[in-house]
Amino acid sequence: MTALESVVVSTPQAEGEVYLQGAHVARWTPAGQLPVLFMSSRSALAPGKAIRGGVPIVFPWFGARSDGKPGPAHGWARTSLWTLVEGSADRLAFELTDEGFHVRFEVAMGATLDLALEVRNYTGAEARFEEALHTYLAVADVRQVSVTGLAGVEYMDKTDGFRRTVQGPEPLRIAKETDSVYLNTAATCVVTDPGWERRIVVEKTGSASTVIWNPWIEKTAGMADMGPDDWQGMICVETANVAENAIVLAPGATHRMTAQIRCP
Ligand code: TA6
Repeated sequence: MTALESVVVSTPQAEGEVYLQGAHVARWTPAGQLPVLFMSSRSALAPGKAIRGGVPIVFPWFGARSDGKPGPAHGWARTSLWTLVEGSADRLAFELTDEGFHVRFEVAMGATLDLALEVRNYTGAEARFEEALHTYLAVADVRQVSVTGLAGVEYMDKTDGFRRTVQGPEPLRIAKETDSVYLNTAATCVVTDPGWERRIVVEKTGSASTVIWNPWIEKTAGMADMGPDDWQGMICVETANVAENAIVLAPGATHRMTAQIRCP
């Protein structure tokens, strides 16, 4: 099987790895910490196959394509081969051009993980796109985890026909399949993981949506690229612009979305 090419980062501040396919951050472990990103032991690592874990780049649509043309779930960016255009010990930049979009992804791996997704519209007309940094965070036991930052925010519940409701005042807990698209929020989310005695902060700019996902037991059992108990060790906190928060870019315009992940 053809292996995927990757760039390995190893500095006194952090260890990590980014695949050229999808400019996919697969690993990030700051010095003195446990790995911060979840990666399924059963993930495909083959050309054209989505990688289950790390930080998949979702672009230019979220979920199924909706313009009547063919295309993979969550867009073509995560399974395309990107070009490494800048590389130093801890700072990398990747670029990809397709369907009139020029996309640049910057990664800085240190005590924090700093990500930036920059899109320029070369279609010659106004262009609409969705995007997400579909970040899989590693936790000891998702059943013990709580997430703050989303109190009072409206979300679509994809486990209940996209029903819209508002997040209550209490920290968010995961006790069943959870697939929630929070809208019109610029908030920083904090994941508290008592099992590993740490907090993971996800701070963002240029993003109006946050997605929280855990497939739980039954959905995981149906996923060939997840171990049966993998759902316990992960929670996705996704930095995004989806649905009514999709971006509409004028010809030649650029949009930049960033996320910083850190363990304070
Ligand atoms: O972001 C949550 C979600 O949209 C879920 O509905 C689920 O489909 C997940 O992404 C994983 O999608 P994937 O295409 O990577 O299997």
